[in-house]
Amino acid sequence: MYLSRFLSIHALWVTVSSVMQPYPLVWGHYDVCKTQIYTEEGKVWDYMACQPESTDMTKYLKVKLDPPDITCGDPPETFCAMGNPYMCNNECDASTPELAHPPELMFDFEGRHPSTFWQSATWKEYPKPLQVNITLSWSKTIELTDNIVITFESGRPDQMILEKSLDYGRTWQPYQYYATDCLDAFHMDPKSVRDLSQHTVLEIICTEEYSTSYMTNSKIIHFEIKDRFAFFAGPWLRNMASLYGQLDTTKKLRDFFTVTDLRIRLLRPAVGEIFVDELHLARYFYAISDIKVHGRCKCNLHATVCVYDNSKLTCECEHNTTGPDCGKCKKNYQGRPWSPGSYLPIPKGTANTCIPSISSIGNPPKFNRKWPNISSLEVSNPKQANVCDNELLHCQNGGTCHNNVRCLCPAAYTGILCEKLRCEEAGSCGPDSGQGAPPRGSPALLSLLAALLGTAGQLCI
Ligand SMILES: *[C@@H]1O[C@H](CO)[C@@H](O)[C@H](O)[C@H]1NC(C)=O
Ligand SMILES: *[C@@H]1O[C@H](CO)[C@@H](O)[C@H](O)[C@H]1NC(C)=O
Ligand SMILES: *[C@@H]1O[C@H](CO)[C@@H](O)[C@H](O)[C@H]1NC(C)=O
Ligand SMILES: [Ca+2]
Repeated sequence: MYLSRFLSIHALWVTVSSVMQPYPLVWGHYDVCKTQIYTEEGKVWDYMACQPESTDMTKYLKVKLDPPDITCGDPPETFCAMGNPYMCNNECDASTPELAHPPELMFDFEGRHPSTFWQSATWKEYPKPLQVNITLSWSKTIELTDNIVITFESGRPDQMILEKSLDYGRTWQPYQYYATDCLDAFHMDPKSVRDLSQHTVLEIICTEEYSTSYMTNSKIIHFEIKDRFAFFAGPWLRNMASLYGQLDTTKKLRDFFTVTDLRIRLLRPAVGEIFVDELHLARYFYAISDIKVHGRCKCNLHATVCVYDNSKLTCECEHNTTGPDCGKCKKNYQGRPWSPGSYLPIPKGTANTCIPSISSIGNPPKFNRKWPNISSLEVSNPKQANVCDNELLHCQNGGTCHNNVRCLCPAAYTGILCEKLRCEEAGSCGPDSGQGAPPRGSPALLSLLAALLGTAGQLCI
């Protein structure tokens, strides 16, 4: 309620501000798809690139664990205390709510003590590896906008891979490797994100920064989105223009921050010493109290709203686009090929709206589109340009654009854009015969049209 009121006031403010000044005060939010502006032609819609707000995406995901029975407590088992490995009488029991640690507890509200967490079974079957896949699925393309943060309740694993999918889980690519010893675990040299640069930002690295031995008190693992943004936008992300410019022109970079699914592959629990203590295998398990994923629906810069309905995220497409990611033009709006909006030129970007198909009456033929035979439409000049296109050239006073070549006007109006009252032409407008003041036409535009049509003599402006 408060939020929606705030949003409408905000939208209003943006509308007003974009009318009053050339640019919104704060550029680069891309939080409206269109605003009304006043031009010589009167009030018209100005379309711009737009995107949904970045938000907590964990509210919209589905989580799947592999193996499916890896969560502790079925059957009940005991494990050693986190702080004290020799106190091994803690209990996990899936059938008792206070002693259960189901996967949902990785995504519940945090900030209370003690924290709630998911926990795996212990490493009873050592030396068989204890491995768990945690797969997070959105069934929707999303763009990450902040670090992925995983908070462990146990020690941080000795080996782990974060993977991503861009095709709803059909194929997977590594995102980042994590290990206490990268060379030993993955035959990779250890690196930190800070070793990367603009040119190597897409490199997949193995980091030892978040391992058991490094800052032993820390329980947190990051996947550093912001550090990567900073290569383009500067350390405080002040120059987002530069980042957006790069995202716009480099598909690989854009795709790097785009996912439909994430997978956390836990490969070896925290051991902390060289040797596994085989007498106390109940010391070894995984426990995660929180996972943060911030991002936004990918709507190809054609929507500011992404709705969650029937447990599905969908962009509310504008600019006459459609599809879950606004990835194509609506039926009857295929006057030119679909393309994503662009962040450029900053700050408003380019909407790249879908425009009406040439024949918007009936189904336009998909291929080999035929242009209307001008003379068959009873218009004399075959070389004429568009008179109206619903985009820049609007028929006025309720007129409708017919095949881009003329406006069909309501009975009381006439003129190329229905801009004139019929009675005005006949010179008989009384004080009560008009239907509101006739809008001011644009002399420049009309004389341009007149010139194009070669009918200047018939227009009296
Ligand atoms: C985890 O997923 C990977 C593919 O991403 C697969 O190769 C591996 O077998 C899976 N591990 C488990 C324990 O399911
Ligand atoms: C999309 O089409 C509707 C009519 O179906 C029209 O009112 C609207 O202005 C169009 N928007 C754009 C961005 O072309
Ligand atoms: C357009 O239509 C007219 C008459 O209807 C016809 O004479 C002319 O050949 C047509 N032109 C084309 C290019 O089809
Ligand atoms: Ca929790």
